[in-house]
Amino acid sequence: MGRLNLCFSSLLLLLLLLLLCCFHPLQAQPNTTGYTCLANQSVYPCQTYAFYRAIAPDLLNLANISDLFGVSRVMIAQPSNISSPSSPLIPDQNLFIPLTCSCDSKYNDSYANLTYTIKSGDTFYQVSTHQFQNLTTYQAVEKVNPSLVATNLEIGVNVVFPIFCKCPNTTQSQNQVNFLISYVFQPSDNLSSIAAKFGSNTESLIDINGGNIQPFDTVFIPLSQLPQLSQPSVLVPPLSSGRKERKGVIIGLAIGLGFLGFLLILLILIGSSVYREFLKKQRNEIREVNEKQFKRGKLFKEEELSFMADVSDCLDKYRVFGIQEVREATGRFDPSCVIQGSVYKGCIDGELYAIKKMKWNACEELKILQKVNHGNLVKLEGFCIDPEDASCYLIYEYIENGSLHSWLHGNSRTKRLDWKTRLRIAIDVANGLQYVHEHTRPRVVHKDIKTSNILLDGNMRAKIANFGLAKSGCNAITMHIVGTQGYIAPEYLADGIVTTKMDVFAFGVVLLELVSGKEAISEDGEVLWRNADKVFEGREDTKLQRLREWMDEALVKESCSIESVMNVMTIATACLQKDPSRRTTMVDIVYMLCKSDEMCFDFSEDGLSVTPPRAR
Ligand SMILES: *[C@@H]1O[C@H](CO)[C@@H](O)[C@H](O)[C@H]1NC(C)=O
Ligand SMILES: *[C@@H]1O[C@H](CO)[C@@H](O)[C@H](O)[C@H]1NC(C)=O
Ligand SMILES: *[C@@H]1O[C@H](CO)[C@@H](O)[C@H](O)[C@H]1NC(C)=O
Ligand SMILES: *[C@@H]1O[C@H](CO)[C@@H](O)[C@H](O)[C@H]1NC(C)=O
Ligand SMILES: *[C@@H]1O[C@H](CO)[C@@H](O)[C@H](O)[C@H]1NC(C)=O
Ligand SMILES: *[C@@H]1O[C@H](CO)[C@@H](O)[C@H](O)[C@H]1NC(C)=O
Ligand SMILES: *[C@@H]1O[C@H](CO)[C@@H](O)[C@H](O)[C@H]1NC(C)=O
Ligand SMILES: *[C@@H]1O[C@H](CO)[C@@H](O)[C@H](O)[C@H]1NC(C)=O
Ligand SMILES: CC(=O)N[C@H]1CO[C@H](CO)[C@@H](O)[C@@H]1O
Repeated sequence: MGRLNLCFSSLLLLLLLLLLCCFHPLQAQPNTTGYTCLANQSVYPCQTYAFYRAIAPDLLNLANISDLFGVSRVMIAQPSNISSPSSPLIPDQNLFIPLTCSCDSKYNDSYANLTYTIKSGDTFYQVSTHQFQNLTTYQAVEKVNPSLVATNLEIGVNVVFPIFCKCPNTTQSQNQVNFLISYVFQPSDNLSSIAAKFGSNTESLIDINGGNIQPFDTVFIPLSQLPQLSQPSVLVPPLSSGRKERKGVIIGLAIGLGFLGFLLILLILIGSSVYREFLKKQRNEIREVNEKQFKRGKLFKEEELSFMADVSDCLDKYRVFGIQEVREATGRFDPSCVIQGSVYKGCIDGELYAIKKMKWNACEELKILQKVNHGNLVKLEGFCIDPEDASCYLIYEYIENGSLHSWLHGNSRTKRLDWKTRLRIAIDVANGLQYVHEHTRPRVVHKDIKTSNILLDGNMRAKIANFGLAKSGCNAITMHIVGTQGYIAPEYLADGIVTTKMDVFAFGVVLLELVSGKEAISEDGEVLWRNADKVFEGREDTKLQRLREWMDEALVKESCSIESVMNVMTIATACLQKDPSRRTTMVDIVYMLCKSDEMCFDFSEDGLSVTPPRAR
């Protein structure tokens, strides 16, 4: 009986196997549910590419394909050697699609996480074999979406499609393999034809993929750089007439190359090493490049993906500087040209600029600066890319009188700021901040308001600089506390809550510095805002006396209106409320400060003092 049973079940199993083989002879491969990332997970995630062919009828333009893969059109056009992202594609046109490859720790599978919204008529099989062209399999889709029933998909439900990918392991990286391109093996392919097509070799393909490759399996092609795809020629659309002519080194370039270069600069900002490598190749044709090793790519952040879309329209308004211009302007970044930290002073075409060196983290600042435009914010004039050094430079208007910090606390105390100037600086900063808080959508929080980020121009009008830490979007919570000691609001320090109220708090500290002439945090680590309370504690009738003792000696000597100073102290106290909900807003601060300006001076003497700053 038992033997019969066993025999029967063996037969059944055999039948089942046969059935499976006949139904999906090509899917019965061992790797259908994914590729393992067990060996060394520390190389994940990485930036890689999938090779894709445009297909009729629905995937014959970059817009549809970029929607499918959740990237921008330029991010596909660039690595695919397509000069115009808006031009239509031809069937079977070859594309490289950027992917972020991660290791799913639940299944130890490596894939790029793509979300697809089910439309009418879609099945896992249909979407994996048609839209995603067998870069994944329905078995893998079922595996990573355990909560969904394949036979009962509702329209509009989001499904994760795991696009097969791999990151080079440490040995491969050492051997200059920077990408393992995901490629779907076609019936007409053989390993040597693939190796020839991508400039790889058959041995390394076999090493990575094994010898037994079936049609529509994903194979991984080891490459040190992306090959340039040859594309059918298309007409490049005319450049927008508003674009400024570039000077210097760039001037000699043909317009076509210039346009390509412009796209390249966009892409380079993303910080992907491919683009870096690609640009390097392009630049090779123009000028000599020293062969430096470039570092492996970093993960695309979601923010940076959307950055592409946001910024590509607006970058026209910035001037693109050549690295040679910037080098000459700063005496090859001579220490004598340093203004502060990594900010250099440089003269280009007779104009002075402040040039800030950044490692590929300029995106957020650029994204914010292109949204803001106000006379009390330092203006961004342009930017520059240095592909050899993996850096990027933001180039700002030069503000001649330096930072408020150096005026208040600098060594050369020859020139003192009088009360009137200090008050006007406070109003300028308040106006700039009010603009940033009220007129940007989503709201921008500067996050690092301090006297060294407030610059003074030739007329001693103040401008807010350094949006390097700024954050758009309100009520965000961050784990990573940034900012400057002595200015950080208590709720941000405690819970990482980012709101405009943290700028209000820091502004309160700036007001205290303007009144007292003391630093936000003293050399002994004494925090100024804690010590300001002593002015208000104690008897009411001696309050002005206590203020006189606390405030900057220079102001006492100047014998300016003590009421005006007391008024500013009161505003500062309103800014420094520990509970952010009780803290005042920049709108009210601007109003209150203007009132104290009136208290100090009359209009006839100085009409400017209550005029709002020029908006550009
Ligand atoms: C994994 O990779 C890291 C560096 O990427 C290396 O330090 C480590 O030794 C590797 N581990 C194994 C088991 O190969
Ligand atoms: C693809 O783009 C065309 C327009 O070119 C549009 O009509 C069509 O609906 C798109 N298809 C998909 C699947 O988005
Ligand atoms: C893919 O995304 C889903 C949901 O967003 C998440 O649960 C899963 O861990 C992600 N997988 C990887 C490998 O990032
Ligand atoms: C994944 O790998 C970890 C160790 O790296 C192991 O503990 C775990 O059991 C593996 N999970 C699966 C599903 O194989
Ligand atoms: C994907 O593979 C299936 C067979 O598994 C094949 O019929 C189909 O044509 C392939 N799709 C593409 C776009 O190559
Ligand atoms: C591979 O394919 C090419 C044409 O695509 C052919 O010329 C070559 O002989 C093939 N090589 C092998 C080993 O089959
Ligand atoms: C990296 O991958 C190659 C090819 O699959 C393999 O031969 C090698 O042992 C791997 N190295 C490490 C450190 O895992
Ligand atoms: C890249 O595209 C340009 C035209 O857009 C073409 O002239 C060039 O030949 C292409 N590169 C390769 C390697 O085909
Ligand atoms: C590329 C890849 O992961 N290939 C694997 C497919 O499955 C076989 C057998 O499990 C492995 O040996 C291959 O490495």
